Amino acid sequence: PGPVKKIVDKVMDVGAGLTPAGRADIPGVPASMPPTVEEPVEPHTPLPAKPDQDVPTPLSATGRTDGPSKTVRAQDGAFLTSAQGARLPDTDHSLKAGPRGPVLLQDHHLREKVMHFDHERIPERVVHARGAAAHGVFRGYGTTAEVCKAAFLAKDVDTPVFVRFSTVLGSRGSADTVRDTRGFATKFYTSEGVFDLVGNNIPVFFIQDAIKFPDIIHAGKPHPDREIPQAQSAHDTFWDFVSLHTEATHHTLWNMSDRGIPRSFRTMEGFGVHTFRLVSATGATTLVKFHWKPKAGVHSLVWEEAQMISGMDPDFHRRDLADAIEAGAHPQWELGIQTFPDTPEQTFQGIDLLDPTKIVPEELAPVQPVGLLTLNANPTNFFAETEQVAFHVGHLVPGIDITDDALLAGRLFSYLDTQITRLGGPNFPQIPINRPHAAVNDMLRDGFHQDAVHTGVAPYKPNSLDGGCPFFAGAGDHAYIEHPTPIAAAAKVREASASFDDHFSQARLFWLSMSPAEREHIIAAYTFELGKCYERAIKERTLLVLANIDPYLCRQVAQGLGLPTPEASQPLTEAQPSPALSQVSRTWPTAGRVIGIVTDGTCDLGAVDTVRRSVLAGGMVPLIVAPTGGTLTGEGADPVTVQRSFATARSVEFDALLLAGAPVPAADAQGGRDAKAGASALAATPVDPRIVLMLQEAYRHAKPIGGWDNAEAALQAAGIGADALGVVTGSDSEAVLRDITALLGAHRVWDRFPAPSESGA
Ligand code: HDD
Repeated sequence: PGPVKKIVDKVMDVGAGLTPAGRADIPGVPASMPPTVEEPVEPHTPLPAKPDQDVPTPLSATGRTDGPSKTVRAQDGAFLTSAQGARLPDTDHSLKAGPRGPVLLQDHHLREKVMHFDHERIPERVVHARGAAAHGVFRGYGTTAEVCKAAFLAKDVDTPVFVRFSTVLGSRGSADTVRDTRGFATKFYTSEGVFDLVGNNIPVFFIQDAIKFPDIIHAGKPHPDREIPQAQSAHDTFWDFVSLHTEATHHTLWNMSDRGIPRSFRTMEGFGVHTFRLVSATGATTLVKFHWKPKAGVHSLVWEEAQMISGMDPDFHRRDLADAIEAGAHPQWELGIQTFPDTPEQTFQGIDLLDPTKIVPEELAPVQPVGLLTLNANPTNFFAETEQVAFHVGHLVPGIDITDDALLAGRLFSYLDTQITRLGGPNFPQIPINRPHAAVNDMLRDGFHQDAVHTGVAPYKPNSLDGGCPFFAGAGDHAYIEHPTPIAAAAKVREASASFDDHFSQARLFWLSMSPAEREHIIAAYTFELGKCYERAIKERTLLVLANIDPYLCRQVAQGLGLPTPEASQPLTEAQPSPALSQVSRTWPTAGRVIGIVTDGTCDLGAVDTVRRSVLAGGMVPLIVAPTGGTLTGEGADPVTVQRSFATARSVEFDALLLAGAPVPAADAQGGRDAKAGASALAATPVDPRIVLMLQEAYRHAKPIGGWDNAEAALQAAGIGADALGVVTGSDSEAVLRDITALLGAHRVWDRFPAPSESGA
């Protein structure tokens, strides 16, 4: 409750002035600095980072903990200076011959300022351009000792991490809630060097060989002629490619499911996708797949919500992550592993472990927890950290090795290569966010943006001039030694293993594992996306693909498109469903969920305040919605601060809605309506249309709705019966909240979604 309270207070500050409360208490800032919108003029030292940006292990010039703080390095002294440190008296006027000009070429400050500005942008990532990140810590459970010697997995070892979440297709400025795969990349600054786990929120990939990556990305990105549409797959080139290249079927189905539109980064699973190889201290090997399991549960948006948020708050996921961390509600994930014997076939129960379009269902190989990730600090500077962080699947530590997955092989080349263009040269590991926290003594020298001043004369080995330094490490010194995996003699071919030809059985497994509501969402997603395509041939070809997943899916989408339903071209497999793939039928924690309390001045303010406090006590976030901003006051009740006005609130921000109606006085109960109740925005006739809209949307998106004190009038105006599914009314506001919280445990009122006429199983 404590941390969540902070976030609510922060919301309350909005509109209260530009100066955050308490700034005068910050060391180094004169107490006389007035809390005003006026610009302070007294010189003082730079302000420290905000509390939520307090990285436990500050990055120093070497990436080690014992150097100067990054703030001191970048911003030193009270005075504005040029990049060369000359103090400046003015930055508002160019140097001119008289006040009316002309401007003089000798104005160094003007030229330096504009020159730098002209070069502030770097190329955005060719994929995953839009992202948000946070610092954190990973604590090993020590459960992997038998299979993996990596030091960071040992019991109670704390390792600093930096995690970046992203969408794949959109540009840097695109919206967060588009339908897409999400990146989940983690940089572990371990004592044995940097380990990057560069995964996604979907456990399979579109392609089995990295040589197809430029093809799938060219197809998914906007059309090359008009550069539209932005950040989405609902267009001809994407469906053209995936309908022809059917190994994309499984990943595409995940994208069309609720997994393609997560509720929040905090409620996403993460997957390493490939099979990696673990090596134990004795040299024994085990094949492994990595999983991230969010403590907050796995939740998604519904499609209409996602579309509305794209317009209303394109930064929805980025804001959610930063707000949660600032509030002290630190998001957590458990790292888990599925392990498989390292046999020469590299298969598990018939599943080819080198095929990245395949999962191993958790029911066949349980996910074993190996450590806990906690994100506890926001970046101090977006560009320096989030934009410049460089992940690479080849950043490995002793105990974690690669396999012969052909998708992984291409990635091992691509992630180093791309940084040359993106970060301007080979010295990107020296950028503070990329610096290892382990000691670095390489023999890489010179190049663009070389920050280090290397000593010695012999960056080569063997040498005697630098005393033979640096020296080779042995296994006992934590050297990274590639596991000597035997390679079978073979002819050079451009071919894939025959087992890679199965493109449909696991797509069917996924489909069969979905609940009826999730299946309807998938049908709606395919119908929407293909409905946005122009070419009939592309739609028809995709229907052929769907026929090989499931006849019901195919028929429903065909109906929606107004096209005939084709027959499957091969027999359907009888896959065993994997319940772990469904997000429904489980109860999740409710901490961190957002509850809108809709009210106005005429309601029982005491009840509103009590409910607000109970929501906070439950670790959830209450936001008061009222006709205007400001504070609600009433006789005998504490003032209640409004966080959202009817003009700024929209249903998509809330996981559940509560309506604080207007109590009807005893006299009124016998007939007629008293002036107070009549003036209520919730009981007025007609009910404020913005409330009606909010209720209708929340109902359509299957969110729990509760109300007390004649809230039925507003529900009625929205066409919602007081006895409708997931709607709770009554006179006891606390009891209503209890019921709503219980409903939130399921995330949505799933039965409210239209039931399919046949399950498709
Ligand atoms: Fe990739 C970025 C995840 C296949 C080439 N990829 C990138 C990021 C994530 C992934 C999360 C963003 C990292 C960040 O936040 O900076 N990529 C994946 C996964 C894949 C995958 C899970 C398949 C299992 N990627 C893949 C292939 C190639 C690339 C096959 C090239 C052959 N990916 C890149 C890249 C990016 C990248 C071009 C863009 C920016 C960057 O690397 O640093 O090199």
